[in-house]
Amino acid sequence: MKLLIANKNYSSWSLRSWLLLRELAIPFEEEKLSFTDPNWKTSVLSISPAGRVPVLVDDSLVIWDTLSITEYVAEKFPDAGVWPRNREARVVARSICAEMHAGFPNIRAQMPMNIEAQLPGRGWNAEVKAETERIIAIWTTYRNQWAHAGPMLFGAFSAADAFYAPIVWRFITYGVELPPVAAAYRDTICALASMKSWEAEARDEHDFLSEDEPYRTHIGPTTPMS
Ligand SMILES: N[C@@H](CCC(=O)N[C@@H](CS)C(=O)NCC(=O)O)C(=O)O
Repeated sequence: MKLLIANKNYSSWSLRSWLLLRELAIPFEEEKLSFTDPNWKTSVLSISPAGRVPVLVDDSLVIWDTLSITEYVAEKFPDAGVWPRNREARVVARSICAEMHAGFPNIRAQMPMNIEAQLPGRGWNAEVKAETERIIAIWTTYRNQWAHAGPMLFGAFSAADAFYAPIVWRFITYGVELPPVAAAYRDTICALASMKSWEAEARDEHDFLSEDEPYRTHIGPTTPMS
């Protein structure tokens, strides 16, 4: 299988599918396109009609959209643990993935994933605060409930952890303070070898994408907030 992704610094949707495959030890090749390449859209469109990344290619099959990729992988590798084995956990994991997939528009707009940047305090407003509180509630509830089964949201790593991983980087970049259980979960995800490897490549890219940079004009430190 081949996973088409974009810049590791910016592409939060790419991170979901990439992390899912890496953490579940499902073999795949990756192909990275850069948003700064003027031909990137044409390249994606030559593979996927939606023209967005990530795209999973498995022989003649082309699977786009992270939810669809997740379900394809779950179907192809039924023992890999894409979804939690426990039925109750599975129901909730699917619900919170759908909630993340369709929701949190303010965090997405105000705090775009930008791993190599440090922008504490930027983007914070009442809507972002409300969405952050919902994420903290999700992380805290399921970590507390499934702590006996392992360090992830439902014990073992599942699609739910992959879907919330880009939020971990957003909280770090924008300096969002978290209560202890949520902070410990953020640190657990951040410490995964796969996340470290994604981060190292993100920091090496040095691409600058103005559409994804509401608070900077160049790579490097910003002026402090007034
Ligand atoms: N719902 C899609 C969203 C994918 C998406 O928006 N990807 C972004 C990259 S992180 C993209 O390709 N943006 C380029 C564009 O919209 O032209 C998914 O789950 O895969």
